[in-house]
Amino acid sequence: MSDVRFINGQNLPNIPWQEKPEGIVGAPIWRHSENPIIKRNPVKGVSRIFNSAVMPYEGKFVGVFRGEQNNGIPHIYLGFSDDAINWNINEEKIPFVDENGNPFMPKYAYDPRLVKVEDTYYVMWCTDFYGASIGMAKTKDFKTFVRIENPFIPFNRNAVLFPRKVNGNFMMLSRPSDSGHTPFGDIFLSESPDMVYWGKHRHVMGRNDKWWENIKIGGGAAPIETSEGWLLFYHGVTGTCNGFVYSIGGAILDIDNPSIVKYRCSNYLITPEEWYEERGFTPNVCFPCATLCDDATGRIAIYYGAADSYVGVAYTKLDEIVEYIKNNSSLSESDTEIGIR
Ligand code: BMA
Repeated sequence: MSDVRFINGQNLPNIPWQEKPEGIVGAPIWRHSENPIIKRNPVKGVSRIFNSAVMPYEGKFVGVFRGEQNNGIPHIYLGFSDDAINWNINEEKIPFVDENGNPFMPKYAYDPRLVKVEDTYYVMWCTDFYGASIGMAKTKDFKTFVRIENPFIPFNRNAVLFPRKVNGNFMMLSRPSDSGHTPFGDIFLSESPDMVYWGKHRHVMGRNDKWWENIKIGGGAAPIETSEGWLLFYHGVTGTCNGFVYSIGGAILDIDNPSIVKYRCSNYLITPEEWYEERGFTPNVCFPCATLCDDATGRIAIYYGAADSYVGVAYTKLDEIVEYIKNNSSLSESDTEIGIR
């Protein structure tokens, strides 16, 4: 087994966990036995919660949740949990404000990610900016959420911030898209000295010839810093005669130059197989948005949206998943290059 370890990791003794069951074939990832952890109509006025992100907070857990309101418009809701499995989700949407404290609500908000950099928590989501693009807000107390400048022009989705600056700059993955269901898409990297101006755009990795990710890919959970590089769980999409299928993939990015892919698993890690992944508002979707990690044990809990209807959790161990990704890695030229043309 590899001796990979987390870098800048934290001990999380209360990470949700179940031991690996017998009979796992393929990637060493196994689903929480009581999935889905969030079911239909979970909150007054909200029919479905999925594609949501969680973090440790003050010895417990906090999360930002994509809630589809009964009128069909998605917004972000805040939730708290003692065990990261049973969630109390606010009935009110997160009340975003501008820098003067005045209400500044997005028209809609979906697929939130939550990342802490230094002493600040950042939420990023898909917002209406005269078309689908990325919205961002910051908080230190999960009470006041101040919106900051939209980092990119439309159209864009799946923005994921790195949990620390790299070479002195904030780093963010994103997936340029169209305003609809986007029949293409690669992951790009952008950097910023101040969270206002973003540039030095680089191509990280593209859709490829593997059937499960041959239409589009997008960043998933915030990259995890390890001794092998940045461990990225992302989504890869294929097309069928009945629509898209979203699977979870794994890659490892260079620690100092994250636009360089060091390893990329040619097999999916999770593909829709369970009823809550195959059946729902949008069938056949596994959409990772966050992880929890425990430094002491190497445990990782992956949070993913299932069928645009539910939240699922899956478990893996750092050494096992890194070994699997490395052993099954295949890289294209556009993966290994710095990504500027
Ligand atoms: C994407 C986003 C995600 C969704 C996925 C599958 O374009 O809208 O929120 O999970 O499609 O429907």
